[in-house]
Amino acid sequence: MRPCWTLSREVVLMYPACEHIDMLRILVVHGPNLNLLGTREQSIYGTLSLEALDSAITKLAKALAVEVTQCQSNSEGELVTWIQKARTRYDGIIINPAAYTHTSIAIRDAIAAVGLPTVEVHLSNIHQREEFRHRSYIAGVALGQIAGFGPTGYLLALRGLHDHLATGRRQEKTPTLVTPRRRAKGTRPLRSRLKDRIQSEGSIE
Ligand code: CA2
Repeated sequence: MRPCWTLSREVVLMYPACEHIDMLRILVVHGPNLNLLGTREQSIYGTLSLEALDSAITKLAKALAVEVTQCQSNSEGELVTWIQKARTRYDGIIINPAAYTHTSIAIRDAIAAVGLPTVEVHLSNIHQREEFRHRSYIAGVALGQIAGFGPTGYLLALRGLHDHLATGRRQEKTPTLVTPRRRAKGTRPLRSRLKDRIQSEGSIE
C-alpha cells in the first residue's frame, strides 16, 4: 500500500491510498540442499522434512492472517530471480540461503536491491560451527538473523516479520499531520521540494 501525498498551503497531509488493509504477503525461500531435510544429517538439521516445515509455517501464517508462499532451489540464479520478482508481489521475505549465506554476493545484492524487509534464518547456530560459516553476506542487508532454533526459527521469523510489517501498516494508516517547520534561510519551501521529487520519482514513499 503506497502512501499518497497531498500538498496544501499550510500542512502536508499523508494518508494511505486505500482504506482497507490488504493481507500481508511473505515469501519463504529455502536454499540449496534444504530439500534433503529430515533425510540426512539429522543430528544437525533435525528430523522434520521440508514439507512438514512448510506446513508448520503455513499453519502459523493462517493464524496470523498472512499469505505465505514457499520455494526451494539448489540454484543461486533461481534464488536471485525469485528475490527480484518478490519486489512487486510480497511485503517481506524469510530466507535460509543455506551454503550461499557464506558465499553469495549475488543474493545479498538482490535483497538489497528489492528493499523488502528480509529475515535470515538458519536451523543450526552458524556461529558455533566451522569458521567459514560464521560469515554471512546476507546479515548486513537483513532486518534480522535467527540461528540455532531449528524449524522454530522460521516461526519466530514469521512472527517477527509480521509484527514489523503490521506495525508499519498501522502507522501508515493513521493520518499524520506534519506542521511545517521554520525554513532555513536560503532553502526552498518544502512544498516546492516535494513537487520536484514527485515529478522526478513519480511518487514519494
Ligand atoms: O543451519 C542452517 O540452516 C544452514 O543454513 C544450513 C546449510 C549450511 O550450509 C549453513 O551453513 C547453515 C546447509 C543446508 C543443508 O541441509 C541439509 C539438510 C539435510 C541433509 C543435508 C543437508
